[in-house]
Formats: sequence, C-alpha cells, structure tokens
Amino acid sequence: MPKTQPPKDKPATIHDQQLRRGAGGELHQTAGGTCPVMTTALGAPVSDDQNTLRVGARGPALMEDFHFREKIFHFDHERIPERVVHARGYGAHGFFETYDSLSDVTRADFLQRPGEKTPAFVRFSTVAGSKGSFDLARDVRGFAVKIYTKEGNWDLVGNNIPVFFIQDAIKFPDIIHSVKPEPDRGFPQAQSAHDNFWDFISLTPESMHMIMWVMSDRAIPRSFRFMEGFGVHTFRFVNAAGASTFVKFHWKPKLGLQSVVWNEAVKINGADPDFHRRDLWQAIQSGNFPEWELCVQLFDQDFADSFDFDILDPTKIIPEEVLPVRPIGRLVLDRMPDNFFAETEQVAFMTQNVPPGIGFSNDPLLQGRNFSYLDTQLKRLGSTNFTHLPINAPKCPFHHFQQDGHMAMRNPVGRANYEPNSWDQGPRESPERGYKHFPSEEQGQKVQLRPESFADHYSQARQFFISQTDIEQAHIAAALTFELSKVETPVIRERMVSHLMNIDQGLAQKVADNLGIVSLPKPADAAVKPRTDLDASPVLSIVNRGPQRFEGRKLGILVTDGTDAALLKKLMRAIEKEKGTVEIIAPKVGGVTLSDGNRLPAQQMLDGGPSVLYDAVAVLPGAEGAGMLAVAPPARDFLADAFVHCKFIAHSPEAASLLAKAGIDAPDEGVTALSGAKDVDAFVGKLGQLRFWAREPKASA
Ligand code: HDD
Repeated sequence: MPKTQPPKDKPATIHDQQLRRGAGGELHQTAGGTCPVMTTALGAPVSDDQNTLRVGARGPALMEDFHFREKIFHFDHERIPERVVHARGYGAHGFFETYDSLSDVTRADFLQRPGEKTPAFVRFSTVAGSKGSFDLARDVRGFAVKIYTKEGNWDLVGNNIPVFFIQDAIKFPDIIHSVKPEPDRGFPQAQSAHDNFWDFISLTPESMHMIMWVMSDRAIPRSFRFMEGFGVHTFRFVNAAGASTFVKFHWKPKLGLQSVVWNEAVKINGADPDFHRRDLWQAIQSGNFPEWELCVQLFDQDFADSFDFDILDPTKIIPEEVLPVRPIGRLVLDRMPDNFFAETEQVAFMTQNVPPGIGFSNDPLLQGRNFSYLDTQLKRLGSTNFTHLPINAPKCPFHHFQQDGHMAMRNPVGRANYEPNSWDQGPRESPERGYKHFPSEEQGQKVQLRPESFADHYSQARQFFISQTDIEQAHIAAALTFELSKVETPVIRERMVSHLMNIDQGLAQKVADNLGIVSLPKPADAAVKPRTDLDASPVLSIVNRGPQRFEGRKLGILVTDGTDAALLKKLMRAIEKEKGTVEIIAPKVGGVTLSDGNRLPAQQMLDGGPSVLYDAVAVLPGAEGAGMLAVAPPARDFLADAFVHCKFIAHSPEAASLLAKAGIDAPDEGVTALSGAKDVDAFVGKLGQLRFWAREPKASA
C-alpha cells in the first residue's frame, strides 16, 4: 500500500479507537442508532471529530480540513456583546391572562376579552454586574416583560423599584459609568460600594428617593418570584374614541414580597452565585409556576394637576393610598427557554414597542429610552434583522417592505417592494386599525431646562423611609453605612450624610455615627424645602405586607444517620401541605440511614448546603450524629447563620448541644424543639411569618 493511502473505515491506532468510545467504553451510537450523523453547518457528514487532518499521525495540519476550520471559526465567534446594563439576566416563557375588558380606557387588543391568554416572555436581571457576576448583588432588578399581542409586541421594560436615579435620559451614561467598575482599575464588579458611584450620587440630589429604595431590602430580593415590578413612568392608555387616560403599571407577586438580609446575601453569593436563576428554574421545572398580577393606577389630567408632584417625574411615585391600584390581569411563567442563548440572551426589549391603545407620556426619561433601545439591539445583535429571531418576532401576522441587511431571513415576495405600487402587491396602511400617536397639544420654546415641578428631591425619599418598619429602617442605615464605609474619600461620605439630613435626621445621625463622622455636616442645599407632611405609605414596606404563608419557600433539613424517621416524615408532610419544598442536607450527599433503617438520599452535603440557601431550617440529627455535628464547623455555621438571619429553626432534642456550640444560648420563640408530632404543627404554623424579626436587634448587636 502506498504511504499516502488514506485510512479505510477503521481508526489507525488503538488510542485513536479509544477516543471514539464513550465513557463506558462502548462505541457511540451512529446512523444505525438514535443519534443523528454529525454534519458540517452545510450538511456534509463528518467522519472524524477527534483529529484534525494531518500529514501523517505526527505531521503538520492541513488547511484543507474544512470541518476543523468551520468548527473553530464558529467557536471563535460565539460571544456577542453583553448588554451595557442588565447584562446578567434570566428569562422564562408564560402567558398573560386578561381579567376584565378595559375597552373603556384602552383599545389595546389583548385587554378587551376577559379570560384571553396572550403569550409572554420575561427577563429578570441585575443592572450593574457583568454577565458572569453573582445574583445577590445589592442592585436594582430588571423586570422586562414582552407580551406578544395580536397587534404587535408590547414591551414593558421595568424594574423592581418604581422610581429611577435620574430625571433625564441624558444622564444615563453618567449614572451607569459611575456604578460600573472604575475605569482605571477595572473593579469593583457588580457593586455600588465604591467612590465613583457615591461621588456621582452625592452630586445628584434627584437620586435621593431612588437611593432610599436601593439601600432598602428591595435591592436584595430572596427570589425573582417574590419581587414587585414597575413600569416606572407614566404611560397612556388610549381608547377606540381616541380618549387618553394616564396609567402607571405595577406587577404584584402572588406569593408576596420577600428579601434576604445583607450578611446572608454576601454568603449566598459564595454558596450559590446562581441562587436566583436556580430558584426560577426549580420552581418552573417542578410545576410551581410563579405568578404576578398586573395592576394599574389610572388617572386623568385633573388628578395629575392636583397631585403633589409632577406625574412626568420618574423619581416620584403616586402612593397607593392616594390612588389605589386595580388588578387587570395575571402573568404566569410556566416554561423555561429551550436554549438560554437563543432566547434569554438574544431577546431584545424596547420601550418603544407598544401596540395600539398604549402610548407614552412626556416623561423625559421615557422619551430618551425610546431612542436608546433600538441602537443597543443593533450593536448587540449585529443586524437590523434582529426582529427575525423567533424570540423577538411578533406572533401575529406582519407585513412591511423592509428588506435585506445582514442575516435577512424574510424578504418581500413578488415584484413590489415599495408602495404605492401599480401591481396590487404588498401591504397598505390602515387609518382605522393602525397605531395612532395620541395627539397631545404641545407648545413652547426649544429649551434645555429641568422643570421647576421636578425640583423636590427629598420629600418622597423621606416618605419612603418613614413608611418602613423599624427593622427595615435599620437595614437602610446599615446598607448606607456599609456602602459608604467602602468609599475612600471622606468628603464624599460627608456629602452623602448632608443629603440624609434632608431626609431623616435620625438616619443621618446613625449613619454618621457608624462612619465615625464626629460632627454632623450642614444639610445639603435643597432647591425646594423638603416636606415633612407626607403621610407614611404602609404598602411600601415589605415586612408589613408579609404573605403569612410558607408557600413557595424552602425548608432545609439537616439529618444524620439515626435521624428520627417518623418526625422527619411528619415535618416533610406538613411542609408539603403548606406548598413549600424541602431539601435534605446530610454529612454525605449519598444520604443517611434513618432510625427505621431506611436510607434517605440527600440533595446537599453539609459543606455545600449552608442555611443561607433556605427560608427556614430544621436540624434533626440522631444521638450519634449530634455529637459528630457539634464538632463540625459547617454545622455550627449552619445554625449560627440561621439564627442571626432571623430564620425559624426547629431541632430534635438531640441537637440541643449543637445549638449551644453555635452560640444560641438563649433560644427564643423562633426556635422550636421538636419532641413530638404536635411541635411540628407549632413550628410550621410560625413559618408564614418568614422571619422572626424580633430577634434581630439582639442577634445583630
Ligand atoms: Fe434601560 C436595558 C429598565 C432607563 C438604556 N433597561 C434595560 C433592561 C431593563 C431596563 C429591565 C433589560 C432588558 C432585558 O432584560 O434585556 N432602564 C430600565 C428602567 C429605566 C431604564 C426601568 C428607568 C425607568 N435605560 C434607561 C435609560 C436608558 C436605558 C434612561 C438610556 C437612555 N436599558 C438601556 C439600554 C439597555 C437597557 C442600554 C441595555 C440592553 C438593552 O437595553 O437591551 O438600551
């Protein structure tokens, strides 16, 4: 045989042959089995995916190897630019179901027929961190919803906080630059606790209301499922007669609001950086579909004129006590994407995507956003044809004369690619059905001017603060202290305290004390005297509005060999009845042998399942196991953290010594000893409170 003869069917060497075998040593299934034959992108079957084409087994590679070239070429280009903001996100499919016809206020087609379901896709996100950052950053969460209506996609690109840092879109690059890693050093990642952010904020009084929210527990949510969402701006509904009603949008989670505490957030980031996305994945995959109600605040021009603040100012809310919210439908997330990149990464939200019946107000932030989002999609997705991607394409018929461009999947068919034409081809506009911009009367000089009605920066910041419970106020003070303690420039810290003086003297004093600022600075100059007459709005508190049930939450049960099988079973049943879930943590992930001799597999080994991953914990070791846990640092941390994070704790009598080792010398009402079945009911009965907050002042002192 000449030396250049190619190998026949068989691999040349034994080693080469092994490469083609699976882990079990069996040959991969090929055409005869279930796996399809591998091909190039253009469909040519591939015979060898283990070795490049070479001159002899040890020789140089040949350019002729088109399969290798194509494979590496494609790999080299796998990344697209991550989003400038909201880079880290997680999405899910679902539907929106309309409650009642809203035809009196809007002609939006999907809001006409009670019970109608419209497909939806939602992407939750953090703002500051890059794609690979952790989930529990202290940050605003994006809450972007795309509803595929029969008259075009509606994107409500909102956040989990109803106000924003700035009043004019021209400042967006500045606020974002300031929070992102500092440009000279390239850190910190996904954190606002650094000089540049607080420098910008302390020089931007309009951000103070938002700062109160961002320093509150809202910025460290327990899960996407337990967050509210807000459209932020005032929008318009427009009905078939052309009449306009102002509208603000709110998403309310069915399972209620819940956040974690900061010390917990920091530890979750280490224990499970994907905590939020895993939570959503697990909930949907197990059939516990998260749900939100879409609520609206509807108002007319008279209300707008009489309201304390300008309804165009995105740093202000309309308190629900002043203007109640009305539920108009529900959003259910019931399906994960088939592919993260194709859907969650490539989804393109744009505030300007509105169907007939929904329109804009003159909010200068919204107006600026309406320019920005289109640009960003072109940059990120690389072609004007990003609407051809299935996740972005409308699900209703669409007809237009747009054509060509990179990656065009659809072009007009036939001769006519313009209108009017004489060929009777292609679509035509419809004055009846088509989108009509609301013909609001506008007049004035061309100016670059912030309206006087936007000048009050402190009154609602104060209103938010006084609406919080003592516990939540303490968290705000602690968050400000933490963040400002990372600021290296003393004058920035002091400048921030001078703003806090205009919000709440007590808060300013506390933060100043905690930072070691000896004498309080003068209050910052305020363009408008801060008001102290705004009533507290109790709905702004998370703790005040606890769900009073454990549904959707997770109990972590730490077990060992010898754990009381009957007690464990009773507890697991009780949690299931509450529609909660249970995760078993054991010294080894393989599980334990219970008191009845049965084996119980674990989901986490002790070192990998710290209590920060759970809403409440139970520690149920057998007698021997308790002794072993008492000398295991992760077991002590498990309990000590659960205690400090104000979690409800249940324990078997055997675990009493472990409690003492974890520093829990004086168990409180949040700690329940389970000596029999009736104690299980008492413990589970408390769980609806989610946290035993009464412990916090003492535990964190
Ligand atoms: Fe924005 C993304 C929400 C102000 C410019 N924004 C983005 C996303 C959300 C928001 C949820 C992520 C969408 C997704 O999951 O893909 N943005 C807001 C809210 C704002 C806001 C609630 C104020 C009320 N944004 C804002 C301004 C500008 C932008 C003022 C620019 C003038 N936002 C963008 C962007 C992004 C974006 C750069 C980045 C990626 C993207 O659009 O698709 O265009």
